[in-house]
Amino acid sequence: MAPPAGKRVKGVQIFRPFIYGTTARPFDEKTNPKPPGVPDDHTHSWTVFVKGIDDVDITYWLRRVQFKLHESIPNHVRMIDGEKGKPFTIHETGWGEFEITIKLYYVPESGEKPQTLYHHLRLHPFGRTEEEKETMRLNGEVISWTYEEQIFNEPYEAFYDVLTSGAIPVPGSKVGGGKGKGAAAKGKEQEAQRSEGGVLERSAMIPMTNRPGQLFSRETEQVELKKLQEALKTVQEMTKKMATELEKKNQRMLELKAEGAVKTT
Ligand code: SLL
Repeated sequence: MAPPAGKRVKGVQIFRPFIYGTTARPFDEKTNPKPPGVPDDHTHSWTVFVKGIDDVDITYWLRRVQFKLHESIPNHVRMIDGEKGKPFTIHETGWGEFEITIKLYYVPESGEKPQTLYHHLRLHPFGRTEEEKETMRLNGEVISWTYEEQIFNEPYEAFYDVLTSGAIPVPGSKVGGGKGKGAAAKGKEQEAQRSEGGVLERSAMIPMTNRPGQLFSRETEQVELKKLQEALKTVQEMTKKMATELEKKNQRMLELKAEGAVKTT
């Protein structure tokens, strides 16, 4: 594909947050009954997706997504074209976990080559601790999602315009041309429901807090940071303890050497 006409905007880097991953649910007569026609050996239904954070539209920079599934699945290479405001998704059923290849195709104005991501489909509860696994088991859903940031380095001018043509409120979430306090307040209310912290479309914003179905926010970031700080503290304490032990052992070695020297002379 020929690069778009025009120059690149020098020294500019623009990023857009997005999420990709899978959600799997075991078949269960009550909570997730197996639809007719699904083979006997299939144990789970699952979804793989690429979408905007807080479900904002990303089709203004991402044009289509190719999902390459396991060869055992009929028609295992699927191309999904972007539909404004909707996630790129595939729903499937199966019995096994495997690596999914996700290829991102950008809008033509970007002049960007496609880029590949890899995601491991998880069907079975997992986690860093037994507790995390158990929580997943109880939720009846195996969620394996990744937060990612797409970086556009020195975008072409036309694409830069697309990316920065004004962060706009999520359609339907705010008063469009409504007048008066009442309407404005109502708009604000709706916006709050849609996204805590009011994430705008076509922005690089991240929600302030989590809410059901939205796992990535400044709040998540803070929790992760706290975990990292705690881990760092533990490592520092361990290092200190080791250093003290080493010092003791060195002392002991010197004593033994001195004793040996006394004995041999
Ligand atoms: C495993 N290495 O052994 C993996 C392979 C393949 C998963 C997993 C088939 C679905 C269908 C399916 O689930 N394949 O027949 O449509 O775990």
